[in-house]
Amino acid sequence: MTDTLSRPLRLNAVSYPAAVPGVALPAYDRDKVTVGVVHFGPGAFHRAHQAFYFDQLLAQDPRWGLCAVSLKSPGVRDALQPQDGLYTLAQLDAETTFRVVGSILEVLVAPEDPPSVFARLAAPTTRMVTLTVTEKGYCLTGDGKLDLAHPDIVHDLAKPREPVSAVGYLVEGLRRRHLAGLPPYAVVACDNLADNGWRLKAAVVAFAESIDPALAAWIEAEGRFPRTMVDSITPATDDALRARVEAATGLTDAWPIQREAFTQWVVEDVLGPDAPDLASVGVTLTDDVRGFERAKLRLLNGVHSTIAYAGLLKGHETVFEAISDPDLAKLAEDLMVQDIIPTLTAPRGLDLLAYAQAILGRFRNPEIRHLLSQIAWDGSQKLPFRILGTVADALEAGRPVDRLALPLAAWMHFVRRRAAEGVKIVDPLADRLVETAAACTGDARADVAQFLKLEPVFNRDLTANATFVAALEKAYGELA
Ligand code: CS2
Repeated sequence: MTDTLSRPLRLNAVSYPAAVPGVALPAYDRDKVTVGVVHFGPGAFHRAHQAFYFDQLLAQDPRWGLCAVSLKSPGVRDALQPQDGLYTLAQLDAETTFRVVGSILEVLVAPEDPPSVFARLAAPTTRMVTLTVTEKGYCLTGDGKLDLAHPDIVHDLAKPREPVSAVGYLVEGLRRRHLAGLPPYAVVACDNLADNGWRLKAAVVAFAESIDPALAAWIEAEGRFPRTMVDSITPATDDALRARVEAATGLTDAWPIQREAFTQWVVEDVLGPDAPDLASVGVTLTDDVRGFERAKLRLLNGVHSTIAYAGLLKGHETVFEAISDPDLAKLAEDLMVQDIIPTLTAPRGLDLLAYAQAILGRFRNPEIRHLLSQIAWDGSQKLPFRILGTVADALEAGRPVDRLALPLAAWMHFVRRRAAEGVKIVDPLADRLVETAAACTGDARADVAQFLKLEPVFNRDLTANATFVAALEKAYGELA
């Protein structure tokens, strides 16, 4: 559809029915949809994943529209508000499809408008809060507890009615519900952390404990915080995608989203009878999330991070390029089969070897330009869940950890190289990483010792393990 200057119209509630035929459109009357879910962190992954599942659910039950809340920047609101919350999801794979997603009804920017966020959290119709705030958004210490020294948590504990962190908002919302005699909302953590829901519950209860023990006891007893596994490869949006979406749909979209066709959401089956019927739209509800979650974190994310750091060192730019490099493909496969799978317990019905092969197949998707630098972000937060758990299990079982040391050593070289080039390191520990890099001399033993001082990343069991340290030094020397 075009205007008089024959430029495509902007996607919005009026224009979307005129999308090019074949583009999937919301299969429900958006005017009848009400907000039932508040989501913190409406980045690309949320819009590729949970918002897509709710978009399907709305076709049968209009109570589960989304109120998306950005905790920091207004970017998503500014892009989606003129589009009435609509955006295009491009599934780029052997078959390419485009879909206009309608499940996001509003986007709030928390720092600009806390009262609206509190009102949504405290509404009787809000039954669920979902989160994709990335690993660092949970404000946890290296051993997984609420980080009471984190500046946002320090702030929120001093001013609990004016929170800035996700945990602070969750607790303030729950406090208001408790006061109003409402049941708590279910809190569904959707980030790549081992035991994500349990960790978040412990953090929320610890926070509440410091301000109101009765509230903490109520959350402990009544709160539902299922653990989850989420999966769909979602590269960041770029101009090429905007152009492709405009050509395919006939409408301009300021912030479309791209992902592979594959998507999976596994949720611990503790949501109770009032929950949305997620199973009806393909979500797996199970009592064995841990099996799925460990397999995905270690096989997919662990190997993603491996080829990101090792691939960047070799001059590759994308996952597709890196996995097309025979040396890296062999490293990925050997890690999966020989080092990672032996640490996993397959959930019912999952063949781990076939799962690993399927993941490598997904990395070979030529339709997707997934930048290694995107995966390399936040290494200090990601490596403990993706690689170090496997290392700990392997050490305990008396197996070698030489190959597992390679991604860690590659990360160290990556950090050193970025720091030396003066390129910004995207990581909550960036300052410490730059200091660490500055203290490095090129000597494997001395440099590894510098990195091992980063105790939020490497716990004491690891730094005190001579086998592990020797493997790291060897890998670091080999990659130099
Ligand atoms: C990636 C993940 O950016 C990263 O660190 O490893 O975002 C990965 O693409 C998703 O977890 C896939 O589900």
